[in-house]
Amino acid sequence: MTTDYRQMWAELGIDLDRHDELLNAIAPIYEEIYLSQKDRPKGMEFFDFVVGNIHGIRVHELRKHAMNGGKVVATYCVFVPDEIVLAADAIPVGLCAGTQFSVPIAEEVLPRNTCALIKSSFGFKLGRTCPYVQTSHLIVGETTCDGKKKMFEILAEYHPIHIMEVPNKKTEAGRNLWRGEVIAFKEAIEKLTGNEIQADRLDQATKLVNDRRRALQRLYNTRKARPVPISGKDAMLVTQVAFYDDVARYVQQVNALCEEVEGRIAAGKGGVPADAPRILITGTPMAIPNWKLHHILETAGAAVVCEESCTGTRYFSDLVPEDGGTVERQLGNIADRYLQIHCACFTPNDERLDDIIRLGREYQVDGVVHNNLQFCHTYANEAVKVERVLAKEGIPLLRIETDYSDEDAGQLRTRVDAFVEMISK
Ligand code: BJ8
Repeated sequence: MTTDYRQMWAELGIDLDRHDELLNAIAPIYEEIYLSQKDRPKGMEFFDFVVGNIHGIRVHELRKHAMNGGKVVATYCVFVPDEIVLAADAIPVGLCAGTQFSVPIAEEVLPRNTCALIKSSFGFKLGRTCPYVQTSHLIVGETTCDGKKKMFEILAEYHPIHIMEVPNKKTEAGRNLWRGEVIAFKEAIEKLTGNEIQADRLDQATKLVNDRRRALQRLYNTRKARPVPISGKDAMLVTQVAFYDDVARYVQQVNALCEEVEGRIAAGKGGVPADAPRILITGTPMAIPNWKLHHILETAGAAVVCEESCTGTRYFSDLVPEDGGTVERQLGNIADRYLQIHCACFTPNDERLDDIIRLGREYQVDGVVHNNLQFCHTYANEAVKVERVLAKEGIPLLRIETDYSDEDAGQLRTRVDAFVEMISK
């Protein structure tokens, strides 16, 4: 990890000692999990570079943008429309955190029995260890789950916040509520930036964000091949980086990677052995640097071929229509697209169940792993229904409940080994 950015971090109010500890902890983990993989696509070098400079180059870019009068908008959920932020010449950045490092800091304030994603995210602000949050002018929260909703009230004591109310039901009333929230968000962004959002800018931003979705769709399509041409952890890393990299640059890099990976398929070359049992992971998102489950599965001999999560298909499956028109019409299209996300905060949420079955077939999986962050009640309860539909379909399921710590790694490994052995042909 580079140390060239200390001056910038100090100016951002970062706790430098703690921050050194964090970067020093991530480097060897990355080395072990990622760099030790054999025969990776060359295109992964870009993503290695991004992680190697995780708090450096990109933060520097955001800061430059801010120094030139631009705004940075931080988000915690895939419900927040990046299109609107970009159309106002602001830069969106995903803040969800996936490390145990910031959890104990958060537990000084938040209850311990809160999901790790919430604690980790909050701990980064409290401990002043995330230059992304320090660079941002506004955090956008949402009402998707109770834990997050209440955490945002406390976070508001430390940082400017805008909350989007996400409905619980996808009814006409829910849709109208959400459309109103998207309009209110557009107004909040206009107020923050001082830029009125014009139809042509919104159209351009929509195309750009769709390009990112298309690039990820292309990458995920390559994972349907047998042998799968790229490891699950590499593919997931590519998705994780999407949340904070420059969109145009990212699209270019992902498409270059896809070209290479498609070449591997044409040559019958795999990133993992052809007979490795194929796994679909479904459940709560895996924010960077949460690579634990993928690593355990893949070192047990399985190939993770798809993630049905917000750091997977839920992030990019649906496009926003690119048929332009007035700002009002485009906002309606944006609102409708985002309301299609199958988050467990909805009741009912049967579309997610349909999606899991569809993905299971398309990616020819041998088994599904339901990944649940401890204390996430919506996904834990929905797992009951996931279990039922998979049983009907005859697809084996392993239900995992975990957090960001390594305390349960041994136990998880034992369960994963047994599952992988069971589904191996
Ligand atoms: S759209 S999944 S990104 S809310 S894991 S914080 S739900 S207690 S992250 Fe999510 Fe948006 Fe839904 Fe996706 Fe709460 Fe559960 Fe924690 Fe969660």
